[in-house]
Order: sequence, then structure tokens, then C-alpha cells
Amino acid sequence: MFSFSLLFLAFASIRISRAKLPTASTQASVAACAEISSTLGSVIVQSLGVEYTLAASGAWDLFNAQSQPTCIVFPRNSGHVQAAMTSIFKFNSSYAVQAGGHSAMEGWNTVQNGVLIHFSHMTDVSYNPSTDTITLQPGVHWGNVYNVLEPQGVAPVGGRQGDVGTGLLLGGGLSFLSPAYGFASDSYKALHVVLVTGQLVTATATNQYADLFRALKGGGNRFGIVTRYEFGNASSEAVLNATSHYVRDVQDPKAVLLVSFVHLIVAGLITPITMVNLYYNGTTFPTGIFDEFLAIPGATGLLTPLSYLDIATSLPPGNDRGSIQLFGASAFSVSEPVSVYQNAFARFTNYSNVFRNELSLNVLAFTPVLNPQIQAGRLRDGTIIDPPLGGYAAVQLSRTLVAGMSSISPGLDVGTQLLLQQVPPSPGIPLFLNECDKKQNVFQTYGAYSELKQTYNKYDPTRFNVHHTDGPIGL
Ligand SMILES: Cc1cc2nc3c(=O)[nH]c(=O)nc-3n(C[C@H](O)[C@H](O)[C@H](O)COP(=O)(O)OP(=O)(O)OC[C@H]3O[C@@H](n4cnc5c(N)ncnc54)[C@H](O)[C@@H]3O)c2cc1C
Ligand SMILES: *[C@@H]1O[C@H](CO)[C@@H](O)[C@H](O)[C@H]1NC(C)=O
Ligand SMILES: *[C@@H]1O[C@H](CO)[C@@H](O)[C@H](O)[C@H]1NC(C)=O
Ligand SMILES: *[C@@H]1O[C@H](CO)[C@@H](O)[C@H](O)[C@H]1NC(C)=O
Ligand SMILES: *[C@@H]1O[C@H](CO)[C@@H](O)[C@H](O)[C@H]1NC(C)=O
Ligand SMILES: CC(=O)N[C@H]1CO[C@H](CO)[C@@H](O)[C@@H]1O
Repeated sequence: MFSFSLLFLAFASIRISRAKLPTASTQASVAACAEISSTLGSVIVQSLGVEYTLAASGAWDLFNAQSQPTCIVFPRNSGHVQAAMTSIFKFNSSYAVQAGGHSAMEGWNTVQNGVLIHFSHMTDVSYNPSTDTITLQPGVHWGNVYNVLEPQGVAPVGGRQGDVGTGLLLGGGLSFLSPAYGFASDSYKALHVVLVTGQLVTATATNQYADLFRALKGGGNRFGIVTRYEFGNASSEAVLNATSHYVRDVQDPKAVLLVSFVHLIVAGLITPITMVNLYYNGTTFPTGIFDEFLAIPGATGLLTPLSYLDIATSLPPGNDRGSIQLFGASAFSVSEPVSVYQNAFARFTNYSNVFRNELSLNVLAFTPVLNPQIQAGRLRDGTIIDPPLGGYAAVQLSRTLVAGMSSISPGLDVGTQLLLQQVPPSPGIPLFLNECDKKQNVFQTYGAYSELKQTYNKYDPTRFNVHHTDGPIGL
């Protein structure tokens, strides 16, 4: 308490010596600053000194670099913004908020005879693969956002020039990715907002603050102070959507697609990579088939009459040895909605996150098995797998343990079985033996399961193989 009151006195005397003829607005801001200073202290609330001067003069537009705010608040968290806003509101003080400082509107990001809330100490950027969410604090500039996220394979729909800040979002935001993903603010998932009274709320598209959430996509600084932005990584969602639409719609035997979400994991750090391998055995891409993929930033396609060898050598050879490898299979019918794909992705990313210290690689891959393929097989007498007409996506969940790890921990084993339950195959769609977990009963999902069992009984009536060699269960 003692140190607080000292700060308060020091602060008050500085203000009085500056504001020789106090007007109503200076009185209000002096009172607000005094109270905020007594609450937050002189490191966070400043009215002179090097940091004060740099912040007061740092705005991009010279008009906004000449004001002398009564005090500048440098919050470290939402609570500091709440404390500042509570006092500003209580004393009817003028105020302004500055994030990246790039407003060219005089007075929008600074204030004379008022409180400036300056976000230079709230600049965190992070990506959480388990929720596929990018989190930004308001003081970060887009250049830093990209520097931090690019190595993680994540692209937010953000600004076009590196020095601009997050205020861009509050005006809607036009990004290089906007043609495909909308305004930058269309990617919001959740916002932490300090309301004019100082109350902190979380606004999402569906909660009681949905109206506020919408207003902050273009409403600028009028609705509250955003202290945290949560964003989606547009592209993984777009790839999942496009994959589900491809499986549902495409009937062209010349089109080939393999979609892989890859998590490379080194010492517990996850680097996501999305690989879309698309081929078309023709001289032009037919409209409609790959358009949705080609609109996704970073996606590339191969358009050429292809030899089988060309395609077969377009992936790495898969010759890495020395680690425990685990497969698992699921399968999604043509009628599964996008949400089923998104669920698979969310469970897959959760698994990576939980077992990050035991894994070096985690992959979720989709191979469409569509009507042309099923019909081509049937013309050649079909297989015992006997998939129904309609088509589906073969879903592969494959993982590599950290090199040298020679057994599977009980936790990983339980987690793997949970993952397979969380990403179940559609009823009536066969699992793929070559990509299964050895505990999965693949045969049971075959269209011709009873025929398979009869044939087994015929060729191995004493069930010698079931007893003496390891292999698929279910016979
Ligand atoms: C060189 C340059 C390039 C630009 N490029 C683009 C572009 O590619 N796309 C585009 O859409 N726009 C672009 N703009 C415009 C830019 O988006 C706006 O000027 C935007 O307001 C800048 O945000 P900021 O955080 O840098 O600025 P600031 O001046 O700090 O903030 C701008 C406004 O938002 C308010 N504000 C900022 N953060 C918060 C917050 N957390 N809570 C409440 N209010 C807040 C401020 O009070 C101010 O009114 C560009 C501007 C410049 C100068
Ligand atoms: C702030 O302004 C309102 C009216 O807008 C007034 O009722 C209130 O008394 C003022 N508060 C202070 C501390 O001046
Ligand atoms: C993906 O599809 C869902 C459901 O149709 C939709 O709400 C969402 O906006 C789509 N996302 C993208 C990035 O296309
Ligand atoms: C591409 O089409 C040609 C001509 O129809 C065919 O001979 C060739 O086998 C096809 N290649 C692949 C990889 O399907
Ligand atoms: C994430 O994985 C862990 C470990 O398997 C599990 O306990 C948890 O329920 C999973 N969470 C989700 C949301 O799937
Ligand atoms: C995890 C994930 O899906 N990341 C994607 C984010 O966006 C970029 C491209 O914009 C993709 O390449 C990443 O794979």
C-alpha cells in the first residue's frame, strides 16, 4: 500500500506541473491516470520517460505522433486493460488504443489530454495444433505473425505489409488470401473484449456476444478493446472441405487425388504440413474437379498426360527404417458431411499433441476410392472386399514413434484405440487391410465377409493359420 501511495503522489505532481490550466478533459484524464497508476504501478502506467516518448511519437502517421497523452498504459494482460478502462469510464476521460499504429486517421490511435492504451507489450503469437487455432495478442505486427507461424505451416488471413498491426482486423481486413477466405476477420474463432465499462467478455459466433463478434468484423474501435484474437488456419479446413466434396462429386477415372495432413514432430515440437497430390491424365484440368483445391494457397497440381512411373515417383520412396510404425484405418462414405472430416482432423491433431513426446510423425491421409474404380474392379470380377457402389474415402491414420523407442507405452496404446473409435468407418464401407491397426477387424467390414469365412474354412479346415501365423483377425 505504501509504495502505491508514493507512486500516486509522484504521478499526480508530474501531471499538475504539466497541465498548468486544467480543462475538464485534462482533469478527467489526470484523475483516470492517477487511479490507473495507483492500481497498476509506474512500469505499466507512464507519463514521461523514454518508453513514454517513443510510444507517444511512434505512430505511423505524423499527425498521430505528436500528441502527448496524459498517460500511456502499457498492459501486459487483459486485466490491465480492464483496470485502465474501468477508470477511464468512471472519470469520463478521453482515451485511445494503439496496436500496430498504422491508422492514417488523425486521432484514432492517440489522444491529447487522455489515456492511451498502447499494446507494445502484448505481442504473443501462437498456434495450437490440437485445436488448429492461431492466437494473437493485439500488439503484434503481421510480419512477426508470419515469421512465427510460417515454419509451423500455418497461414492466417492477415495483412499484406509486415509493419501493419492487428487493427486491420477490426476494419474487416483485406489480405492476399481474401479472394479465397473472405475478409481477414472472417477467420475469427473467438475474441476477448474489454467492454467500455471494463468488463471482460469472450465473444464467439454462437455465444451471447455473437452480435459483438459480428460488429468487431468491421466496427473498428467503437465496440470495445480486443485483448486476444483467436483465428482458424483457413487452409486445413478448406482442404478437408474440398476432400469431402471431391469424394462426393467426382466420377472421372483420369483424376487422381491423395490428401495428407502430416505432423513432423521433433523433440515434442509439431510442424504441420498439408500435402495435396492431385494429378489429371489429360492436357487441361477439367472444371469442377480440382478447382476447390487449386484455390487453396500453397496447393499445387500436376497437369500432364502421366506415365504410371511419373506418378509413382512423385512421392518419397518410403524407405525409412528404424522406428516403430503404426497404422490405423477408417473409411468415409460419399454421404459423410464435411463435419466428419473435420472431426477426424481434430482427433488426429489431439493425438499428435497428447503424444508429441513419443511420436516423430503423425499422418492423416485420404485416398478416394470412387465409382470408376469400383466399377473397373467389378468388370474384372471384383474383390472379396466388395465395396458398395457410391464410393468412399479410405482414411489412413499412420504414426511413427521416436527413433530408437522399441515398445509402445500403455498410454499410447489406449490413446491409439481411442483415436480409432473417435474416427469410425461409415457403416457398410470396407476398411483397408494394408493400412489397418492389427487390432481392427477389417474382414468384418468386407462386403463379402461370409464368403471370405466360407472360403477360409474350405482351405484351412483345421484353422492352422489362425493358430500358427499372425495376421488379420476376424476369421
Ligand atoms: C502501409 C500500410 C499498409 C496497409 N495494408 C493494408 C492491407 O493490406 N489490408 C488492410 O485491410 N488494411 C491495410 N492497411 C490499413 C490498416 O489495416 C489500418 O490502418 C489498420 O487500422 C491498422 O491497424 P494497426 O493495428 O496497425 O493500427 P492502429 O492505428 O494501432 O489501430 C487502428 C485502429 O484500430 C483501433 N484498434 C487497434 N487495436 C485495437 C484493439 N485491440 N481494440 C480496439 N481497437 C483497436 C485503434 O484504436 C485505431 O482506431 C494498411 C495501412 C498501411 C499504413
Ligand atoms: C461522467 O459523465 C456523466 C454524464 O455523461 C455524469 O453523469 C458523471 O457524473 C460524470 N462523472 C464524472 C466523474 O465526472
Ligand atoms: C467448410 O465447410 C463448412 C461446412 O459446409 C463451412 O461452414 C466452412 O465455412 C467451410 N470452410 C472453408 C474454409 O471453406
Ligand atoms: C493416361 O491415359 C492414357 C490414355 O488414355 C493411358 O494409356 C494411360 O495409362 C493413363 N495413365 C494413367 C497413369 O492412368
Ligand atoms: C485427446 O487425446 C487424449 C488421449 O488419448 C484423450 O484422453 C482425450 O479425450 C482426447 N481429446 C479429444 C478432444 O479427443
Ligand atoms: C495444420 C495445417 O493444416 N496447416 C496449414 C495452414 O495453412 C497452410 C497454407 O496456407 C498449409 O500449408 C498448412 O498445412
